[in-house]
Amino acid sequence: MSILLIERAEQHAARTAIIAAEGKFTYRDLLDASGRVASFLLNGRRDLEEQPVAFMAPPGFHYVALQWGIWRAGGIAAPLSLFHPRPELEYVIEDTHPAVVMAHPDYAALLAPLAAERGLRFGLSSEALAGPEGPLPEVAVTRRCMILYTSGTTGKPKGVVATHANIAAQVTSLVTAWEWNAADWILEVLPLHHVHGIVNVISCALWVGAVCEILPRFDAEQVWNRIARQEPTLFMAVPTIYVKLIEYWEKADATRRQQLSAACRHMRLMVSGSAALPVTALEKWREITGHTLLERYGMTEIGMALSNPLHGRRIPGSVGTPLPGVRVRLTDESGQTVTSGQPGEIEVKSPAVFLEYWGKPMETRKSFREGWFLTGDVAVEENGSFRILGRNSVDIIKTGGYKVSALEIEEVLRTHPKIEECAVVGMPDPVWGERICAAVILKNGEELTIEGLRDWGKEQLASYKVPKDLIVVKELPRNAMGKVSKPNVKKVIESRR
Ligand code: MCA
Ligand code: AMP
Repeated sequence: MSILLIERAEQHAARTAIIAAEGKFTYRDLLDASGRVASFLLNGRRDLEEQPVAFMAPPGFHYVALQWGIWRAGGIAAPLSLFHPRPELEYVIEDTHPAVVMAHPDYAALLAPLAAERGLRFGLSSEALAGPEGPLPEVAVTRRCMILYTSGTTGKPKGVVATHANIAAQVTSLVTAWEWNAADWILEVLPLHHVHGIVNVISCALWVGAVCEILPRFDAEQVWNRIARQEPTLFMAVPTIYVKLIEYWEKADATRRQQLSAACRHMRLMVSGSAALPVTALEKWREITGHTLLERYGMTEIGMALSNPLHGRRIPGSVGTPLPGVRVRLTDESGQTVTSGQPGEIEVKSPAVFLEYWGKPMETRKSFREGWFLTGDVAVEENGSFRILGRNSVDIIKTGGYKVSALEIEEVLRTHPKIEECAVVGMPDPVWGERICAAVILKNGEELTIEGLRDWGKEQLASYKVPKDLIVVKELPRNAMGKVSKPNVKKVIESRR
């Protein structure tokens, strides 16, 4: 077996790996449980040979046992979002076409029918964990191991495929830069169908023999309570989470505030990423906790690329310098590298960069130039440090750390019985970073409220994708070519506020 993450777990066998709602588990427990899951998946076969396995489990021990079990059986782990309604789950399952669909018992009623309708094998994590352990295959690091769905500029999300070597490169880069070690204890509150939670938090922790304490979901009070116990040494989250933690602290009475602030001294590092960290949040957090948040930049396709330093000055509004093993360059429209101080598109080359978009060779090819991955993000480099300026596309929205495609939402909104035409944009928001807003033209004589739209939308889309604001217009601003002008849509929305 050459899945390094799992081989390394043997060295920490007796140490605590996971603390979650299900209890406390050692690395040995995790090795045993994932071995059983792997045997269950193999079901007498020698190797899953890179067949995908879709799985859904709440953040916790079953989740990690399933993920590792899929890897050890030679499969590709395709985690399903707990927040996706049926149509989105169906899309992911149909696009992935897994050999098996695995579910924690809590999600059996949701997933068993989806698997049955498509003639896919279905299994419960509880059943797999209770089964026997058998022989497992050798799994080369060059093999594909994970598919994570991410929104792009073309409608529906794409599956980003990483190999074991990619994940190992993503992890070792962060372990080196942020000096992860076995004495660390991290609090995990992020969703586990994205890189931030899966790689930066869980995989890094388990790589070094640290403790990973997993909360079922983010809850500001729970997070503060856990910090107050002075066990965690690390915390990583999206800016919205820090804003919500600040809000909670500000509402607390003076004694509690003091207790919470003092407890932060036990932490050695607090990281922010997945979206731009407002300088005001960085400053407020420093005032409350004494920690200058370490801001870094990454993407599902590349893992983490840029980071402020662990030691040394962290520059507010900057995402720092290239991480170990990562090469970053900025280019202009013609692909020429720009000079320092000039804005350019971020291109990344590193062993951490993904292999391909699942089943989309054309899209994969288009996203690279001479081996450099084209991120679509625009930045400027000054004195070696990078500052993100924005994105090439107005159709990509970042809300609370989730990347959402405006086009995907528009496609769904156009199926609403009362909507004639629409345009979706992200408006600046102090909590969410960007707030999804829809400008719609209604069919003759129809009326629609934001509550009505949200109730309807949540049946089609993850609730974080459903517009939070709705404005009804008679026409949408268009450019000379007749194309809807998103910057002008933003102006119209702004003028109605
Ligand atoms: C929840 N809501 C949202 C979002 N989350 N609306 C917009 N954007 C969101 N992100 C809505 C819900 O639908 C609900 O609406 C209301 O807000 C309250 O929901 P609740 O679940 O209570 O909110 P929360 O638990 O406070 O969730 C906020 C959150 C969550 C914890 C910030 O969104 C989250 O976990 N975000 C992290 C996403 C992430 O991990 N991204 C990393 C991608 P209603 O009241 O109508 O029902 S990986 C990546 O970006 C790269 C690799 C990188 O660099 O890391
Ligand atoms: P995702 O596709 O969910 O992996 O989101 C990746 C995107 O999040 C990047 O392409 C950036 O647009 C954005 N992002 C990640 N980290 C930062 C950051 N520190 N500042 C600004 N944007 C960020």
